[in-house]
Amino acid sequence: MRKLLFILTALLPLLALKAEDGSRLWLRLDTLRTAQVTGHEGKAAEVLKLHYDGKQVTLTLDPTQPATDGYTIRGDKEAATITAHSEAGLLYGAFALLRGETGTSAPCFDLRLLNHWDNLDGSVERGYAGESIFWNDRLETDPSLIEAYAMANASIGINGTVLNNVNASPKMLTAPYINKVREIADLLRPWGIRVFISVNFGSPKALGEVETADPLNRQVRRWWKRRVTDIYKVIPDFGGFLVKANSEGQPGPFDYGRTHADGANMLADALKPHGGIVMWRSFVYGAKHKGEDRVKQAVSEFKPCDGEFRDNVILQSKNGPLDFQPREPYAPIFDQMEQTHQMAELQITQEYLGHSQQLVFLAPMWEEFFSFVSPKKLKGIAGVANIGLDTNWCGHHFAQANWYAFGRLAWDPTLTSRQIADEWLRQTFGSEAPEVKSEERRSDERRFRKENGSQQIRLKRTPYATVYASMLDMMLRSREACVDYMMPLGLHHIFKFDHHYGPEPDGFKANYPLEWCPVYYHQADNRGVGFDRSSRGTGATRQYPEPYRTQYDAPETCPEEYLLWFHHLPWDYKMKSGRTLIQEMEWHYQRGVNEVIDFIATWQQAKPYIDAQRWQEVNTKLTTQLVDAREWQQVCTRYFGSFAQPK
Ligand code: GCW
Repeated sequence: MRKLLFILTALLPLLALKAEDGSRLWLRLDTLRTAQVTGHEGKAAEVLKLHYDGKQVTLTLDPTQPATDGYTIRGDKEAATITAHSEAGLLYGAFALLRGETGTSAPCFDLRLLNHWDNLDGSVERGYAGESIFWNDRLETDPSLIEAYAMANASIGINGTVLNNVNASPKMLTAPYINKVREIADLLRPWGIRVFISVNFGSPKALGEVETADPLNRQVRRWWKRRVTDIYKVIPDFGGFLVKANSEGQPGPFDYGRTHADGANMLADALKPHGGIVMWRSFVYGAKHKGEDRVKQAVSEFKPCDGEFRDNVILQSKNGPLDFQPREPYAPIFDQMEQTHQMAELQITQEYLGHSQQLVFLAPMWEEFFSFVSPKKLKGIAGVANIGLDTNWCGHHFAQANWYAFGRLAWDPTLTSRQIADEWLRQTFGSEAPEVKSEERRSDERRFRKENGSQQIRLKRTPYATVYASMLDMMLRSREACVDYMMPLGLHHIFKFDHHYGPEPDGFKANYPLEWCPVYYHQADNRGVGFDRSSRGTGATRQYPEPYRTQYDAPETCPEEYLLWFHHLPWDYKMKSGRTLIQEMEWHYQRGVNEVIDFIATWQQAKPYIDAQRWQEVNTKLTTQLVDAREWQQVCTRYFGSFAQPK
């Protein structure tokens, strides 16, 4: 009896680990302890010793390997070797081996960062997965959680993280918080992840330590130098600062009549001796060029500074010129700043894509971005994280795929959405038919007996291979579905105010900036719909190089997915399909809804093969998604229809 109890207790932790609540993300690794791992000790060895199902692995550090984070894997399950320039390289190699990869690989970008919009009180701006994993009022950290976070990131090659919101509290630079940053940095370091923080440009003044935050003021410069030195004393590999300045009410150099370059360079000078960098965001509107078409303002504001930034400043821009919409043309600033280091900011959290309520796989959107902006132009890439304290980390089980996809694309932007979805699905739900759930089998059997009045058992289930293919397909179609049921044909920003969930096409508030009002963006009236940004309108097309400039400028050549982004067109404008514009809009809304109906059918077929909790949770969310899609369809077609067919 005692022996049995002992065995049971020994097994319990293993069983507990197996609970499929999504907490293990794509890392549903069995504890095998079968592999003999020799050579370099470190996290890579630890991971492989526990989880690799081969026999023998040798880890070798070889500083002559060209790429710092790259690795080479040779051999097979009997005997494999991983060679890498760095410890991080070995770790990336170890996870690649667990995924079944061999050969040589190196990351495209040196900087592969997550940006957390986490506030120090624990709330997360645009977070839909619970409170912050880093911050809370008690200043408490759960080391095992941070380590799990680190391991997940290391498994997809992410090597840095910005721990707090770009709408940054000046408190971040005070001792208790820097101390916390040090603690987190110590936990992340073994996994090859460096920490960065967002800073409030007005900090020296806001903290009451200097009377101004003017970047050209000597005391201010000295203040920043001292702060930076203090940080490096406790975090020698600290990465640097991310800054949102003179944007949406944040302080910045304009407050003192200075330029973005003055501001960024001042911080860069403080960081330079320690090897730190400044990531200065270009997400600006309403400060210097108030009244100008919002999508043009970043270029208007930054182009004059091109060539003026220090070498350790990187301009960080969102993929599109507006703000993380389900579809935008790429941001032309990537072509305009020729003498400035640049990086792209993508949003993993689904602020404008149904929060964590909707299944929307974002890799196709990012793949689209890279088809316009060559990764070669970029120093790095940042993803606004969708992570919180929720058991499954991201709120929606399928939202984990977006975190995964971001990391994989940061490593290799030539990977296709299909490859990434396949990798993720395989690891998260399995590519082989899992044992059919016993309760499913029993209910199948009951149903069969009832229907056939027979005792013979014959199960009619869609084979797992078919189900798997449909799940993959669902992921790949989900972003276009979202565009269709929310804002097809280049429509944008017709969301409900503030929380950006759900449609409000008639949205207008006199006391709000016009740039937050849906009516400003779709410009629907009795004559037609769309924003004329052509050379006859705001001229935003002129910010693009050829061939896009000419292509986007004329409705006949403008890709239909961007049509209403660049043009205001009559309701009876003839589309390529032969339908009128309003009919085409209706057609897209309908297609979006139909897609979600189809996703639900796919998920029903998947039921026998997916563990109960994850299946149920996803199913509930899909039901919500359909309600939402129908709401978008009804509200938008009714609203636009009222202009198109005036009574
Ligand atoms: O998308 C908008 C969001 C803000 C965000 C801002 C930004 C962090 O609505 O919540 O603030 O962009 O990117 O700075």
